[in-house]
Amino acid sequence: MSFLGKLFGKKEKESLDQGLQKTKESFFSKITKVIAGKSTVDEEVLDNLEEALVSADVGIETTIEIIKRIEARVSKDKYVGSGELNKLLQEEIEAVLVDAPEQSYRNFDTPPDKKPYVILVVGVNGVGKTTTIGKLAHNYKKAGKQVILGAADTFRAAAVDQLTIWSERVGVPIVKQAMGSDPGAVAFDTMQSAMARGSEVVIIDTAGRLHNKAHLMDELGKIKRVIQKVVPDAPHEVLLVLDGSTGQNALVQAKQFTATTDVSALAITKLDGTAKGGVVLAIASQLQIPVKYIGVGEKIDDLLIFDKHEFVDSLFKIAE
Ligand SMILES: Nc1nc2c(ncn2[C@@H]2O[C@H](COP(=O)(O)OP(=O)(O)O)[C@@H](O)[C@H]2O)c(=O)[nH]1
Ligand SMILES: [Mg+2]
Repeated sequence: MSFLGKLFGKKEKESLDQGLQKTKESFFSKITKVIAGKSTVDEEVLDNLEEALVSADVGIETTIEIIKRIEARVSKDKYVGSGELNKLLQEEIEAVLVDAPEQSYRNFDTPPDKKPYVILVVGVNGVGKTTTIGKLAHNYKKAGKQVILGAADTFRAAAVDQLTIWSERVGVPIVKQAMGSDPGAVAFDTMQSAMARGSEVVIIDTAGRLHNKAHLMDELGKIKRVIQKVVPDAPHEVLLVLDGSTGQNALVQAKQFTATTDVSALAITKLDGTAKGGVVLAIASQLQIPVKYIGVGEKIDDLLIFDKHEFVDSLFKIAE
């Protein structure tokens, strides 16, 4: 767990606690009410717990899974102190969450045999793709990587402008063409430019029109094939961005998207200012794809590595 020591310093913990403030308030107050003064896990506690979890946007499937685990665990020793019940609950929630198999991304490291490391960013309009790309570029650059951005969302002039602003803010090059140009052509240019410059990380933005439209799938497929003309095993990561403030809708969107596209990682944004952050638990348990990043604000430093232990720990911490 050496990554944690580095990544979850005081600053990150504060940023996580602050970002989850509203979710913490709703989640924690509901859970505390259920377990206040309780030392026995009886039917009533389980029923109330179930209700509290569902209403905190954790979702039915994940809630049932958590409740089952708690039932199994307390079937032997029914009597636990209230402090212990708290800990037990935290442990069982953490246990249903999926972790990423490889860990190097936590340090914004890339595999040495993957140069450039190519990240394709997908998701519907407005979820925070471009913003997340800016934050990711900043983190990779901070980690000493040469980064290049590709503006393959060519449908709106504003999209290219927005990514350009991020490239200037971070201080990394961007490859773009005029609005309305072929996204595949932009992706190809980006890849060629990355090879010519010896870039280590390529991050490609895409348009996010509705994911159930066949042409979006076609287009993503085309962008992938174009990337593979330059680097055959790329993209190394297809990052699906989801808007956490939409609660259970984010889960539905994630399920629909991952059914049709090869998504390898998830980022959940806008957890600041929403009480629906419990959906992260639903997404991190229902999808077999790791949540790697969470967004807790619009600024460059507002991207955190998702760490299931730190996340659950923060949810259970009393809000000031
Ligand atoms: N509060 C908050 N706003 C965010 C976050 N991520 C993105 N946004 C905002 O959400 C809006 C849409 O983001 P954008 O990156 O343009 O989404 P895209 O259409 O998917 O590229 C912008 O106003 C962003 O500033 C976040 O983590 N927290
Ligand atoms: Mg965008």
